[in-house]
Amino acid sequence: MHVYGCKISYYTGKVETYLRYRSVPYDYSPTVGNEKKLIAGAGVVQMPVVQHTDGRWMTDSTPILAALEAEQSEPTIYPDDPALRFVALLIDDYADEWLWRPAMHYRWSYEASRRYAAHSLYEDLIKGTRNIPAVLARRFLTRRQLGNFVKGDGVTADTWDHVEGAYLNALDLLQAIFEQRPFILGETPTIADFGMMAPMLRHFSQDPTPAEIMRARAPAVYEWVARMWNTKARSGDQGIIKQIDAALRALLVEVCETHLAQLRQNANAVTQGQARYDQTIQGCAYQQVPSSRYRVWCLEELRREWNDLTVEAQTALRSTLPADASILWDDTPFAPSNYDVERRAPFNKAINVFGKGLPPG
Ligand SMILES: N[C@@H](CCC(=O)N[C@@H](CS)C(=O)NCC(=O)O)C(=O)O
Repeated sequence: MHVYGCKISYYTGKVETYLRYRSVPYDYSPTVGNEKKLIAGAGVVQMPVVQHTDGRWMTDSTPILAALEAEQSEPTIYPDDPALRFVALLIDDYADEWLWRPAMHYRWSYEASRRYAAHSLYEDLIKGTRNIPAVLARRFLTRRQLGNFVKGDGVTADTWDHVEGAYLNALDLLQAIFEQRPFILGETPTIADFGMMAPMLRHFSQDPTPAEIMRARAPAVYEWVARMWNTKARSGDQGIIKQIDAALRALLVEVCETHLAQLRQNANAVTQGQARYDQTIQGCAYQQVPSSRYRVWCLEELRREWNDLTVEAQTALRSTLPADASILWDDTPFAPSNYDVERRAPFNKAINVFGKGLPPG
């Protein structure tokens, strides 16, 4: 496989963890300098884009893992139990789309982290490709990321503590799980673990500011990051838990209160044609965050998975999940994403999470 990304990218780290788990060899190139090829192949420039050994282009980490898993013989990273499979996919989506804001905040709002990130991005992506002085390039990168993905995503003095709470809650909830078992759903990793690696590997465990917090507050999470990086697929019983226990349920409450509340409000905003909207999560008011057609598709995918569940599994989950989960089953109408209607992802022509890669100005 050939992975286009960057060495500190959220979703590239997730896909790399999976390729290592399946012992799939891969080469790496930066996206910068390869934009034309990526747009022709995958429809977008985003990280990562992967070219399969058979020549096909793939993008979007969750469908990439699904497509590569389909090539494997059993066992897979998707639990056999339908309710646990659903829960694993839900945690993956939360990790992809909710923990993104705190990950960008910790990277770009704090001096130590942003110096490290700007240096790393410059060395990896820009050096030798653009004729601009390093100091200006690093300043440009910092301004781009802080402006678009932190301040432009609703992080202000008023929301700061809630944004950081999203990370701290994830740490505490995972710490409680890893005190009981090595992976989120048992003895082997599932899509929930690969999803969580996106924020936890390249951002929270590597960026100096959140990494120090992780080591002090959630050492079992720090250990899990290394375990994930070093775990190889094995055959035989996967040792997945039989049912949702208290520690997992606590994580699911957070997932529904944050990520599913966000998906509902985003879908409303897109339906009303709003490029930006006011978002309220757990009582915290975020002003004018960007809406995302891609995230409407995320909700459609979760609803599709939900509708595929047996009535028995749906009933069990409905009694476990908190009120915000009702967006999965309450038939609230919203405008369709009209994305990947042919269901070809990750081999389709993709869209970025926001606009053409950046949220609207
Ligand atoms: N849904 C995609 C998201 C990929 C993505 O948004 N990657 C980010 C950075 S890690 C990106 O490339 N953003 C565009 C930009 O910053 O220009 C996935 O799961 O792979």
